[in-house]
Amino acid sequence: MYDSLKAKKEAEKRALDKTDQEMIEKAMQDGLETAWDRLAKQQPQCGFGQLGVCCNRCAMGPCRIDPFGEGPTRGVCGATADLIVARNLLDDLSVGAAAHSDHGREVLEVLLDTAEGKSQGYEIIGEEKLKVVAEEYGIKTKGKKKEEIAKELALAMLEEFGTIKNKIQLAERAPEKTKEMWGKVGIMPRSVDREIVESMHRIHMGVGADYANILLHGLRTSLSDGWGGSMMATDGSDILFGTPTPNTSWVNLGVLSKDKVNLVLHGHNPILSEMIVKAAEDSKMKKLAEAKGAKGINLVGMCCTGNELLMRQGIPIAGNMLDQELAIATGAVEVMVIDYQCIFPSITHTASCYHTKVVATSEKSKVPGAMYMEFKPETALDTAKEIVKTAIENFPNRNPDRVKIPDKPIKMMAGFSEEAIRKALGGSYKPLIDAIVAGKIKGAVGMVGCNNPKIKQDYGHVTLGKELIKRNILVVETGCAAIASGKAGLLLPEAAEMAGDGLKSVCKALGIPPVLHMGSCVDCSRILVLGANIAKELGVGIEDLPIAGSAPEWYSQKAVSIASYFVASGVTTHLGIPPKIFGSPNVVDLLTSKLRDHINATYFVEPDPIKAADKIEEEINRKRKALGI
Ligand code: SF4
Ligand code: MSK
Repeated sequence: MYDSLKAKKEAEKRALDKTDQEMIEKAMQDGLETAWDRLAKQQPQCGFGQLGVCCNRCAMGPCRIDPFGEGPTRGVCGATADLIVARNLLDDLSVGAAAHSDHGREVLEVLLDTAEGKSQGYEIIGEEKLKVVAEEYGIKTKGKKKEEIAKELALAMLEEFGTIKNKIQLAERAPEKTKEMWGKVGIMPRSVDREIVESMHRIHMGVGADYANILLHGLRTSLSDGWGGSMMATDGSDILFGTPTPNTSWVNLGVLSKDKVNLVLHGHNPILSEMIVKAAEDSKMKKLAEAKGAKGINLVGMCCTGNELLMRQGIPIAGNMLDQELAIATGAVEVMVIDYQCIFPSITHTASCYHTKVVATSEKSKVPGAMYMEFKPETALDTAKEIVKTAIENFPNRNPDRVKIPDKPIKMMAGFSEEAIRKALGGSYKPLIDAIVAGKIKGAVGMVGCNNPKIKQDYGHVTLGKELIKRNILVVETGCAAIASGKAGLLLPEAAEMAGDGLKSVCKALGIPPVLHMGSCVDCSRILVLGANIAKELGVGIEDLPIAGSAPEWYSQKAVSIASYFVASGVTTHLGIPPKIFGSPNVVDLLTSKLRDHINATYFVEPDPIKAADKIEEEINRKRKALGI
């Protein structure tokens, strides 16, 4: 029996945002199972798994180590807790690096097809960025057509995945001092695919037993993601669709429309969703929507595909990872288009409770129960139109009695690419550096990552974000963290009122929010470039800057890779959810302490956001002191 009081209390426990709470209540009323319910059903979760001491890598196992030293201390092959934990971590990290990098490869393939005139609907919009990146690759641009340059560049970048040069071009963007540090530690990335393949090799039984050696390779693999696969995804997307500039839009489930055809674009890769934006503008589609009784077509984003569209097109965003089921629970979604990553495998089960159709578009990400409309560059616009048409034709199937849409979307600003931030500062980082030196801004934090039902949705992001800006620490964000801040109103210039006096004065002078939305998960690469350019202007390494990273609500293997390339780049990084490493005190000691001697940064785990802010501030002060400021 549905108990409204109980549901309200439960919703308040599950999510911070009122509109999310409203929809959690509706989902409960509709008898819909969500990630929170499934987490409850999984309790108690396996203690061995949480500590990272179970291994299921080979047919002699599965094995597990007794963390209390009373049971087995080695797996059948003889692996210790240190080795099992390190290998499991390397596995997670490499999966994340692979996901980002494979996304990057797809963007570059579309760039190549577009340059060769083989794709449908695409054009090269980011000509300025095309030239900048081409020159980094030593490609002559003078007197050449943009398509010629794009072809050479796409081929050069695609070559980076398996290059035998033993270095990745984009890693050259790092300051000399940081690169020297990588050289000394032996973690300079050699190619994108090589590091990931080598990781897979190293986690095979009997390939090394030294946990530190395995973890160092993890750092190298993560660098091949941050300064390789992810950075190429960002740059390729900027070249195809334009480098983001600041814009204003709307966020939360209230962006869904009561009287228009709603399409939710969910996943990570902008290559098809950008075409859907084009298709929805087609006058024929608009007329068809009206003929079906709708007042128009309403595109909204979800997760990082949403962030990509928000950054470049100002398309409103319905929410972050834990909102995917809640969006469907509004009863107002005609089609949810999915590409890949962070899409619950049960999404079609959720959709089956309403009229919503799920449309899968990637050959590598098919979901039982979903319609399948395969994305191919050469037919992208036709496919996009077909998807929009499917949504329009589904509109009459919407049951108005089952529709409930929260009515208060929140205004937000997005579009802060590294280029846009530099431009806002007048072309150089000097004003920002001056503000940091003067102590008006104490430092900066790159806050990234997901939602995780183990923590109240958005609570970690928002609480930590507010605490940091209060302490005059500028926050730059990507992914679901940025969406959380948007819902909480932190992505508005008015939010500067919540900041400390120094940060407030800088934000007011520039007309910017104290929390800047820099894009999707792969756009954490923008944060690296931002750090690199500031460090170069100061004549130091990234590892010297008074900055930190944070992933308060992470769940994904991609977040493991992001946190690792932040740390490997010299940026101490906070994790709000404990990684599965605590079964090995040696691994914990290496990652949270010993690493500092080599790369001037560590990971640290702190579930309480206020205590996390204390530790972040301490780290920023340590680096300020070392810089003599
Ligand atoms: Fe067990 Fe070793 Fe096989 Fe892992 S690799 S399952 S620890 S025997
Ligand atoms: S979508 S990886 S839940 S940020 Fe990029 Fe959000 Fe994390 Fe997915």
